[in-house]
Amino acid sequence: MVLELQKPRPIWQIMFSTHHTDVGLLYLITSLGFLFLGGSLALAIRAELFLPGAQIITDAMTFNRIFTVHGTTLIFLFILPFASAVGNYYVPIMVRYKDMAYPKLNAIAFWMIPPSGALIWLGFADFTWYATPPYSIISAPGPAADMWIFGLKILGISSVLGAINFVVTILKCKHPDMSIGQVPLLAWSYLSSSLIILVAIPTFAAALLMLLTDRLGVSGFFNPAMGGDPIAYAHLFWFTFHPEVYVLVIPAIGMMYEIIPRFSRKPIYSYNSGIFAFVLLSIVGFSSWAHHMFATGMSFTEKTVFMVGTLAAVPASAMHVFNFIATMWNGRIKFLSPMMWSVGGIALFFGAGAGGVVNSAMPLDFSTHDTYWVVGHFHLFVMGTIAFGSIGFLYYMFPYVTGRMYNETLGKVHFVMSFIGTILVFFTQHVLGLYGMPRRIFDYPPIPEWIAMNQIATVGAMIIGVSMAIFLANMIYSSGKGKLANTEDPFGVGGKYYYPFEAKNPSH
Ligand code: HEM
Ligand SMILES: [Cu+2]
Repeated sequence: MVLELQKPRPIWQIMFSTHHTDVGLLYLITSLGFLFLGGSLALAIRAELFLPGAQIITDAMTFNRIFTVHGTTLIFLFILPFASAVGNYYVPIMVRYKDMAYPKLNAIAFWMIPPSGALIWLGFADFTWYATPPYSIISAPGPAADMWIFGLKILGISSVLGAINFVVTILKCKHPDMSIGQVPLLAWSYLSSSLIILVAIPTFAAALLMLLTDRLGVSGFFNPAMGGDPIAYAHLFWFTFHPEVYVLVIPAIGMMYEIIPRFSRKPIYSYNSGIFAFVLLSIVGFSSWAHHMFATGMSFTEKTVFMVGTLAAVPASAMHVFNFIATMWNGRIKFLSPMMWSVGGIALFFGAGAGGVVNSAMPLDFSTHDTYWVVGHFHLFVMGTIAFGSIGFLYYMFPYVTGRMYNETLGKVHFVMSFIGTILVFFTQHVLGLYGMPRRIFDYPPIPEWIAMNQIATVGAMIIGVSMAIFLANMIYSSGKGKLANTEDPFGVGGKYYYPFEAKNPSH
């Protein structure tokens, strides 16, 4: 057993530690805290939209603040730190090194997250997760907007530091007996997503700085009144954030690569195609950013180029899906919670991917752009695939981290409820989009179809909410009182997979 907390220690010793499993634990707890915070805001949004008219949230500005912070929190303060948590625990072990390459830098990267989270939450900005100019530079109220900008700036630095650490750990610190072509796919996923971060984030860092100086009135990059161009911001933003969606999804796929073979009790069908698809995805991710901007008046040629560039990501994603299915094929599958979440995540990945293909057909995009269709599309990815993969992996890690077992029945209940809820919310949002409901509105006219669909979505969200409460209770109770796990093979799937660094890597 390797992932265990060395021994119960006072909390401050873990907080000031730079050991990878301690930093991993800090990332893990922080990210889960933000999952519940961001999730609560989602429930508030859905409760408000249950009926037309203002019920709970009384004005549009508050509504805008809520969903801005909801999205910012779940993407930047839940998914990304969760991925770092898993990476911290597993990457050094997988490359058989004693720690991350730069342990202090690692702890620093983590410690940038709480202050940025505080800036984002205390500010409660209202300009959506794009911070779109000209609104964001001319009239978005400070200090909320400035706090958001600073919060994201710090998070960006934290991501870059974390990425450097993963790249160096994997490429330079791996055991000399192990070639890069033997490193487990989970570690490969961190290598690819870190490289995307290193290319993409600096662009957004520049955009944020320009946004800030524009707000201060000393520059006019994006301010039309000063000869600036708001569309330029959109390019900088999406050049970063389209690839960033792969930063979010690639580690989740890496986690599935751990779980699927283990619970199918078969080796991965094709290790090499897994690597190839990760690398391909990280490259083609950069070929498609302007598919978010079909409606901004690009030329037909540009639109076509970006449509083709977008579709290039499809085979790369499909390769993973085929690989998972081929691995499960004829396997002796053991459907415990981690496996259920992974398989559910793959099924929804397929659904969401199909929606993505529809989006990228630019003529169709004109009728779905800025409607609930888009909300449905990306939530099916972030919730249906990325969060499912992450939660599945959390169940998988649980015994290794705590030395105890979670309650399996509750884990399954959590899965079934979340799966049903996810379908109810996000498939319905696609339909709402087709009915023409615009996104980001806090009140809507009493059109019967809109009301019905919104109600289904809200009920779905409440089901997810209840399942998350069950999950929380299960995690808290089991980490103290759960039955002791057999840490050699907690899931009874055979084989011993992780080796402590001391036992296996005597040369360091
Ligand atoms: C890998 C997982 C994916 C994630 C996490 C993801 C996420 C997102 C996000 C966050 C947005 C826009 C959000 C917004 O407007 O606020 C979006 C829009 C879009 N996505 Fe995806 N996406 C993924 C995969 C795909 C794929 C595979 C395709 C195409 C084959 C695709 C095509 C599009 C298009 C064309 C839009 C723009 C729609 C519009 O604004 O009209 N996406 N996606
Ligand atoms: Cu995109």
